Amino acid sequence: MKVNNVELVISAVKPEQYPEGGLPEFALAGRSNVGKSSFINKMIGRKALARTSSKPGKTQTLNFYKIEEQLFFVDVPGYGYAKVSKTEREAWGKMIERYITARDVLRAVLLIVDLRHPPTSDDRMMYDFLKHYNIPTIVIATKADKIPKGKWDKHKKVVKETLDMEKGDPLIVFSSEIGLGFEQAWSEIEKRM
Ligand SMILES: Nc1nc2c(ncn2[C@@H]2O[C@H](COP(=O)(O)OP(=O)(O)OP(=O)(O)O)[C@@H](O)[C@H]2O)c(=O)[nH]1
Ligand SMILES: [Mg+2]
Repeated sequence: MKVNNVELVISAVKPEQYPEGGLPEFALAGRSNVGKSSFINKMIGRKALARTSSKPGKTQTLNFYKIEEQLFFVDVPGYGYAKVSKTEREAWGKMIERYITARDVLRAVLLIVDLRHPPTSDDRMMYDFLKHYNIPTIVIATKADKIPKGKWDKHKKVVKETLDMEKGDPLIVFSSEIGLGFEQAWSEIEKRM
């Protein structure tokens, strides 16, 4: 998809604030600092529309980006950041669970993991949670620019096996830095719109 028109419609914390209109939604999930907001920026061809940071915990709300009046990307706060209080973690859990389990226009979750390392126990928990609720999941293994190309297949296999991925769920090697995997990711999204 060629993207010219993007708008941050709302930063929501509860269902009453989610946008109306019935457009299909694709939500980002993944560890804090893994590259969710950078993924959105790469996909829409903007350097800094979704705010990114080298410090974890940048995204704190559900941010609904409307793309070409056709779909939404929903940027979601990351998990697994140690310096978060129990109260904050519980609030996060409730917000995510409410969105993922009850949002009928949610077409797929893009689970972003780091290609360099095996998925963490939090990543596994998130994947299992999505499968439990039958949410189609596209796994994006990002930061591929940080390891040599010759190692991508081996690392891909580790991601697939560690998450124990279901057959129908695609796994895409990605890099926001060099734009790798961009077309494949759009194709998987467009298939599910
Ligand atoms: N080399 C490289 N760096 C990346 C890539 N994607 C993201 N980064 C860097 O990783 C850091 C975190 O990126 P964000 O996109 O803010 O991560 P996030 O998952 O949105 O983080 P939270 O909002 O805190 O959950 C930034 O310093 C990015 O520049 C990538 O593909 N390659
Ligand atoms: Mg972010």
